[in-house]
Amino acid sequence: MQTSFFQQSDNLLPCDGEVLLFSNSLSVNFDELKESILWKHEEIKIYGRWVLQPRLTAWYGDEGTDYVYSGLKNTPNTWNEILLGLKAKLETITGISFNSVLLNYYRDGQDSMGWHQDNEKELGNNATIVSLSFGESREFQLRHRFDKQIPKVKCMLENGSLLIMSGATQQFWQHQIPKTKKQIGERINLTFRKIL
Ligand SMILES: O=C(O)CCC(=O)C(=O)O
Repeated sequence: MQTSFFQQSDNLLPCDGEVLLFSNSLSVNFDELKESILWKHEEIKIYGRWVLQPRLTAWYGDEGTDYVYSGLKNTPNTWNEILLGLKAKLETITGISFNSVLLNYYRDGQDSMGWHQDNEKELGNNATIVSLSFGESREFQLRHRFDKQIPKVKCMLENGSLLIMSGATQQFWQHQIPKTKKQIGERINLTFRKIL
């Protein structure tokens, strides 16, 4: 992996996987990225009730990379130039090729993403998830799924940061972006994936 030119963290996890954080990895014009995306505000079923997700989402990828996420089937939009540019740079940095990206748009501190793991069968075992963040910084938290004695892991995902989750991480750890009461602005997160 050609990541040595960024400021890289040690593995953030004490066991059972690897999560690396690179600050200031890539930059983008935030408004251009936001305007280029066909955002959706979708409902998901929680305890039998349909509720709007607390964020907007979008799915882009190669044809055939349909993906079930939070019980929703996502058929990808066709890549746009900005996304293709980011994908190409990330492929050079990581040495991994991606065929899809899930985007999340957090309008303010009340938008969030609850505890989950990215272990859908379409991703195969031990998938590497490459996550890029732009805009407002948000706290990212990880908790061990089985050993509740292990303390939560927390870090800030700042503008331009790149987080790489690999190895057994999705089998053993869940992650979330909690709400915050702080008055904060918008953030876009892109998780690049390889659907098998
Ligand atoms: O917004 C983030 O940093 C988290 C995104 C995420 O957990 C996901 O797309 O699965």
